[in-house]
Amino acid sequence: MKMILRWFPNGDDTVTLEQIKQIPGVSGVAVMLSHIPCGEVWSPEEINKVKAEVNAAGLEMEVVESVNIHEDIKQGLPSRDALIQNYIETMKNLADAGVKCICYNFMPVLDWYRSDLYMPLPDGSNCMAYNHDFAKTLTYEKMTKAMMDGSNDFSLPGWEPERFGKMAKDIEFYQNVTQDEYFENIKYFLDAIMPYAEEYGIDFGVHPDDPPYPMFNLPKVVNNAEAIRRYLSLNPSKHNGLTLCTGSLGANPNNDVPSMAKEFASMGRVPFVHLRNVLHTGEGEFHESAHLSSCGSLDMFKIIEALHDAGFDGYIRPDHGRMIWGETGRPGYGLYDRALGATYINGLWEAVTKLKS
Ligand code: DNO
Repeated sequence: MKMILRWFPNGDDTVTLEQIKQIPGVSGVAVMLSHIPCGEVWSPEEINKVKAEVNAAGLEMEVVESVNIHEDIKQGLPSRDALIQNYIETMKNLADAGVKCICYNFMPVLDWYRSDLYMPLPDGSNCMAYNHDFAKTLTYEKMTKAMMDGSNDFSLPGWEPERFGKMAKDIEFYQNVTQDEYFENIKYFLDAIMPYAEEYGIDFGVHPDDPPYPMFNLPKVVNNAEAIRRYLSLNPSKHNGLTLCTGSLGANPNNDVPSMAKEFASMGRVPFVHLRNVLHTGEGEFHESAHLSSCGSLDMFKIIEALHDAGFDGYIRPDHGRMIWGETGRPGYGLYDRALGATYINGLWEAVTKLKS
């Protein structure tokens, strides 16, 4: 198991590589070249610039999160073939730079979403929260406006701003797309890239829909065990895997996360894990919590134990942390709470490993 942290290059992060290097047991970072528009090739020069910076800080760059999938590929438009060729070229360039794992998602139009990015907790920290009743009242106009006028409430890490310009059109498109048709488009993409994933030695981990509840009547694709089985069976390559995001899947109390960890990691199909805890506060409602089992609704010990027993040997990163000790920065991606999370997860991993040896 390798413990890593997500880090945003090109001056886009309040957390430095030097700080990350000082967290015990962290060997590397997961990066994204978000300045390159979705669909374009990531050149060796751009990749190696970031890699050099990461390596100079004594860290590895073996994971990319994410190389996003262009909407035309998701929608199955004729332009998808050229975009898939670009994607494959990016994979080759990343493999040449030593990247071994790509996290991506197939959520239509949207990436992840929270209704509150700064919910105050009784201990004086703040965290992100989700309320499905509120999300249902949201219109894409409201979402777009908040993003464009800089009020920032919707400034979610990993979202490319260009998504917002065409959101209305894209959402409209999906109103007539069935779940089966959408899965056909996913299969088309996977069948095209998996031979190259094998050749280049890159494991793919699809990120679950976050949260696992439908918004704007868009298809949901990776939100429970059955959907994950279906996704993995679309292409049988071992490189077609899952990013087990405990907070996304665990937001739905019906999802048994330790059992999912066991099932999919035993198949050798979990190259990457995002470990985060959430506290269920009502129907379709949760907030993120500190990583400790006792702070949320998920049993972190059981999840780590299941991964360990399944022979998991991929990457783990502590996922969203709260903002504590007065820190400000990207919601979910401050230094302190994620460092505490990494240390806690490393402790659980050591305990489980020693108890079972
Ligand atoms: C949110 C992240 C997501 C994730 C993408 C993967 O904090 O987990 O933005 O990186 O969905 O493509």
